[in-house]
Amino acid sequence: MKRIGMGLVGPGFIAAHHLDAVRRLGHVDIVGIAGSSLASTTRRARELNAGRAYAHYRDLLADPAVQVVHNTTPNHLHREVSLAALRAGKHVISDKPLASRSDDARELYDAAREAGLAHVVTFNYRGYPLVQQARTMIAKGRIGPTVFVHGCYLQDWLTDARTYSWRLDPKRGGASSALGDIGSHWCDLAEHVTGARIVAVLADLHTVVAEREVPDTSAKAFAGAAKAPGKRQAITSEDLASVLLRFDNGARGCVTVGQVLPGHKNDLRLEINGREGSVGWRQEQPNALWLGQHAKANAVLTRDPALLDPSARGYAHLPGGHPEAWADAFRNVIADAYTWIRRGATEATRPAALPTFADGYRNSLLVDAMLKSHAQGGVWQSIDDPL
Ligand code: SOE
Repeated sequence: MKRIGMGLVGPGFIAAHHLDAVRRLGHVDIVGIAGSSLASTTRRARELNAGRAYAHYRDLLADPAVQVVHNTTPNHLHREVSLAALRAGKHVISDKPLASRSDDARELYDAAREAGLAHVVTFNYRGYPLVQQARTMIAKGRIGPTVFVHGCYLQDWLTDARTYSWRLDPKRGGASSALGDIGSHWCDLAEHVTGARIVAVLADLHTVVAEREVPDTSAKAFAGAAKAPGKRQAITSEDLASVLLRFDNGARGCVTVGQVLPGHKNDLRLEINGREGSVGWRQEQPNALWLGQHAKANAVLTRDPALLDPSARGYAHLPGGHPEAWADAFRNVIADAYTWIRRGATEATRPAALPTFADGYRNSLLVDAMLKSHAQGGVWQSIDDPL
C-alpha cells in the first residue's frame, strides 16, 4: 500500500491521540508537527516521537511530504490553519468545532468542496462500535418511529475556580464554551444515530463559576487546577446548559451539558426511545448497549463482533470481554478518514460514518441557535439547513 504523509498543527492534549491513531493504521508516515514556537515544538516533537519540528505551520504546509494536515489548534485558529492547508492542496482533519463562527465554518466547507480534498471533523464518538450498532438498529426500524432523544454530556474538569482554559475565553474558544466544546459532540451523535436532524432549539445557559484565577499559561484540558495563584477574571461563557430540541421527524429531545459537575469525567449519555423499543449508550461504559422494551425484559447487548450488525462489526477489533474504549473509537474515525483519502475523497466514496465539514458547519448553526435562544430569554429558534 502506498504510504501517506501527515503533519499536525497544534501539539496540545489531543495531538498525542491523533498521532497514536495514525501510527496504529500502519500505512501513514508522521512527517512533523508545528506549534506556537520552535523551542516548544521541538520539545514536543521529541516527547511524541513526531518527526520534524517546523518553525511555523506555513513551513509544514510547504513540505510536499505532507499530504494530510491534522488541525488540532485552539478553536480560534481552526479557520486560518484549515483554510491555508486546503489552499496548499492538503487534505484536512480538523478538531471540532470546525470554526468559532458559523460563517467561517461555511467558508471552510465551501473551500474543501471546491478543492476536492478530504475534509473531516473529529466527532470521534461516532467511532464506537455500539454507536454504529444503535444507528443501524434505528435505521432498520428495530425500535419503531423515534419519539424522544435525550441525554447529557457532563464533565468536572472545570469545577475548580483555579482551573482555566482558553476554551473559556470568547476570543480563543468562541462565543460558547461548554456547548461548543462538548455539546457539539452530543448533538452530532444524536443526529448521526437517529438519522434525524435537529430543527429547533430552546436553550438555558448558565455560568456556575463566574470568576476564575487565570494563570500565565492556559491549562490543557483535564490538567487540573493551577498550583500558583493567578489573576482573577470574570467568566461570561456558559459552563452549564440545558436545551430542549425538536427533530425533523417529529421527535422531541433534551440535553444537558456541563463542565463543572463533580464526579462526571467524560459522561456522554444518549438514549433514544422509539414506539417499539429504546436504545441507550453511555461513553464511560462503551461496551454495553441498553435495549429497553415495553412488554418483555430489557436487555444489554455486549460489544462482541459476532453479535454486531455487519455495518458495525468493522469498528470492533477485539472479541467480547476485551474492552475497547475512547482511543479505539478515535482511531476508527481516523481510519475512515484515511480510507476516504485513499478512495479519492469524493462524496460517493465517503465512509457512511465519517463526519465531514458539512457536519461541522451544521453543528455550528445549532450552537449559534442555542446562544441566540438563550440571549432572547429562552425563545425557540429554528435551524434552516442550507446544505
Ligand atoms: C475537553 O472538554 C474535551 O477534551 C473536549 O475538547 C473533547 O472534544 C472531548 O472529546 C473530551 O473533552
